[in-house]
Parts: sequence; structure tokens; C-alpha cells
Amino acid sequence: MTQEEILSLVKKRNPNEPEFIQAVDEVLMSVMPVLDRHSDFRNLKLFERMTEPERLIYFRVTWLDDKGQVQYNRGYRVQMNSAIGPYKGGLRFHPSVTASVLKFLAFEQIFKNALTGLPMGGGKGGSDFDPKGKSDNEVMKFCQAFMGELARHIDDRTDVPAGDIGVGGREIGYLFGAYKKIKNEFSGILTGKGIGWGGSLIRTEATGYGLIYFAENMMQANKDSLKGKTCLVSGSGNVAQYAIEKIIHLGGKVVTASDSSGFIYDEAGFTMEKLAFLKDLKDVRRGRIKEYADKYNCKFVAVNANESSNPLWAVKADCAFPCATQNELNDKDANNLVKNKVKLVAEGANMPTTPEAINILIDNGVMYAPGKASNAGGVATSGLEMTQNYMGQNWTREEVDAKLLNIMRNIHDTSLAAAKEYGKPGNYMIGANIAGFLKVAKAMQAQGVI
Ligand code: NDP
Ligand code: 2IT
Repeated sequence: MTQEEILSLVKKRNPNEPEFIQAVDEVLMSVMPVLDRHSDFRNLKLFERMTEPERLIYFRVTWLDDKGQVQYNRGYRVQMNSAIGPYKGGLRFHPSVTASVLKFLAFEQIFKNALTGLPMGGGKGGSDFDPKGKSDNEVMKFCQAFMGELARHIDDRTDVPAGDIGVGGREIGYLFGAYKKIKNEFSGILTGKGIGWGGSLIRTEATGYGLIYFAENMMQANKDSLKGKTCLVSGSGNVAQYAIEKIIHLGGKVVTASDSSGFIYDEAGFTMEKLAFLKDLKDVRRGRIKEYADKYNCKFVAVNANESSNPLWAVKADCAFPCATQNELNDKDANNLVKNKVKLVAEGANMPTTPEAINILIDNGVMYAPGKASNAGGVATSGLEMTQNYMGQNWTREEVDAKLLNIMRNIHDTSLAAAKEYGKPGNYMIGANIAGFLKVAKAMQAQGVI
């Protein structure tokens, strides 16, 4: 089958799932040269099989709010691919969650996890539950109800969820407590756990730190560094916060951060003190980002989700790190980045750059790193947390950080090497997709028709 025929088959089998099709299209386009060299992979329908979840669990979650009213939501777990390890991937709680969104995330996760070099298959889950505006008690009630069903389908050798949008330390705590009570078992069933009850040092920081380690590798490959560079970051959650922190550590200047209401432009740049304020604002007080602008007397720009471009990406800078959500950087935004001579775009979020925007960046010589490579530090450190749990050990901060640094360098080098081997030198997207695909394809081939 041609690329078009495979894609149209996937489209036909997954109607009304635009995010999933977008993710499949990108990987398929990248791995066509591999399929052309490997008639064995084609005969085994390996790519096509990767687009079918091994299992998709869809369930009702019913809970009582603080007023005693009955609430119900949709819960999901997509167990996408277990060729190289137990299903592994986060849980997302956000009103925009659909089967399509979770299938795109689970699909991306297959290749991302393979790139880490650790034995983890691909999975993702979540709910259309919106934690915004809910009390701690309501969030706990929801988490307990969600785990009431999910617990039947996971354990530490089968499927190990973690956080994602709307699921952080608080939610992981409630989910873990619920699992332990249901199963009467203390095991590494989730990652991102608290330090002191099985969590790994650096897991909280890992996605943001790993992203910036990756970006520094890209800069170095170009005989440059992040030192002294002005950087744009979107988002203000887990990934954004620790990306900002690591850019500061490396001597760069971050001038933006955002949430779903808009963005702040702080020309003087983030400091550790300002970042501490942002962490408290978003993680503890759960407020809106405008408060940062009020406190530090800088600009706040309200952004409406329906606007055709996001003015955050029109701010003049050297590097850009989208760390909020999918499709947050479109063709118009990419043109603005190119106009401002941005050197590098590395994705902290999953699939934040639209396909048109990616083409514009690459065609104009902007170094571009796809999330499945550049944000893999989070799941890699989850893999390290799993290993520590299996061994019953806790590694030091320095040990975990050194492993993370090393893993990010390996992903960088592996992606570049695959890109070069397949005639697309410097193309991190094609290289990452090919390297991730090859590892999973070979495992599926070895394991037979199952
Ligand atoms: P958080 O929930 O901690 O933060 C999400 C941030 O993005 C918030 O600032 C939120 O704003 C903003 N945001 C979310 N949805 C939208 C939207 N539809 N429009 C505009 N802004 C939005 O999530 P994370 O930081 O964990 O995740 C961010 C991204 O990174 C996601 O794409 C996730 O899949 C990816 N990722 C996360 C990893 C992890 O370890 N946590 C690992 C690898 C990737 P608001 O507060 O207004 O909702
Ligand atoms: O998208 C991701 O890689 C994550 N949300 C982290 C998954 C994990 O299992 O740590």
C-alpha cells in the first residue's frame, strides 16, 4: 500500500478523530523510507497494527460534589502498545479530553518511550473531568471514583500511569491511595509519586529539565548554547515551570509564560524568585497568570482560544518552547517566529506545533525538535522511578539527574543518526520517528502475530 492508502485506511477506521489522524500522519510520512526498505515490516502490517490500540478501556465515573449533587464523567485508558514493556503514559484531566486526544497521545507515547531506551510500552488515559474550580475534596472524590474502575486494568507490570495536564502531585496522591485501598497492595502502580512514598527525586522537574537539556544539545550541535538567549515559553504548569528553571540555570532569559487566559511578557526576564511566585500561584493557589503581571508590573495579554494566531509567538526571541497543549503554535505563529529569526523550537508539550507550522520552521532552517524526543525526559524519569520501585531503592538527586542528562543526549544523538541514515540530516522529527518506530517494529516482529 502507498502512504496515501495506509492513511486513508486509518482515517476510515477512526472517523472524527482529527488529533489521532494528525499524529499518525506525521509518523507515517517519516517512516515510509523504512517501510520501503523492509518488505517484512509491510507484510506483517506492523505500522497498521501500531495504529490499533491493543485495548481501549472506556468507563463511567460517578461521584458526589460538595453540594451532594451527582456528577458523572468519562474515564479512559488507552493501552496502545506493549511490545517493549508495560503500557506507560500519563493521565490527563481536562474538558477537552476525547478518545481522539488520548489515542494521539498514546500513539506518540509508543515512540517516545522507545526513544528513552527503557522498557516501556505506550499508553495514555484520563477524563473530561475539569479540576479547575473544584475543591480538594471534590478532586479526591473524583480520583477515588476514577481509580475504582481503572484499578481492575492496571498493575506495576502491566500498565503504569502518571501525570499529564490536570494531573499533578495532588491527583497522583489521591489515585495512589485509592488503588492501595482497593488492592491492599503497596506497589509502584503510578509514577510521579511523592518523595517518601515511592516517588523518584527529579521526576517533578524531569520533563522541563529534559527539554532544556535536549535544546542545549541542539544548540551545541550548532556550536552555540542557550546562554544569553532570550526564550519564549508557553504554559505555566509542570513542564513550563521546570523548563523556565533550567533555562535560568543555563544562563538564558525567559520572557513569557501563559495559561488558558493569556500570557505575560516580562521583558526583564524570569528570576528564581519570580518563578517561585509562579509555582505558588499555579500549584498552590491555583490562580490565573494575570496575577504575575500585576505583581511584577509587566504586560499581560489576554488570548482568546479562537484567535487565528497567538501573539505570544510574535514576541522577539532566539528560542521558543511550547509547553501548554496540542496545536498551540500554527502556521501564522511559525511565520512570526521565522520573521523574528528564532533559531530553535523545541516542544515541551505533545504535538503543540501544527503540521503546516512544522513545515514552515523546517523549510526556513529553524532547528525543530518534536515532543516525542524533546519532552521524553518526563517519562524516562518515570521509567527510573519504576526501576527504583522494583528494586526497593531510592537513588540520589544527582544520580537521577545524571541519568536524565545522559538519556536526553542519547535521544538527541539517536534521532540525528537515524535522520542522517535515511537521507534527512538535521531533521529531528524524521529521525525521532524512525528510531522509535524501528525499535518497536523489531520487537513486534520478534513476538509474532499477536
Ligand atoms: P499542567 O496541567 O501542569 O499545565 C498545563 C498548562 O497548559 C497550564 O498552564 C494550562 O493553563 C495550559 N493549558 C492546558 N490546556 C490548554 C488549552 N487548551 N489552551 C491553553 N492553555 C492550556 O500540564 P503539564 O505541564 O504537565 O503538561 C503540559 C504539556 O506537556 C501537555 O501537552 C502534556 O501532554 C505535555 N507533557 C507533560 C509531561 C509531564 O511529565 N507532565 C511529560 C511530557 C509531555 P490553565 O492553567 O489555564 O489550564
Ligand atoms: O506525555 C508524557 O510523556 C507524560 N505525560 C509523562 C508520562 C509518564 O508516564 O511519566
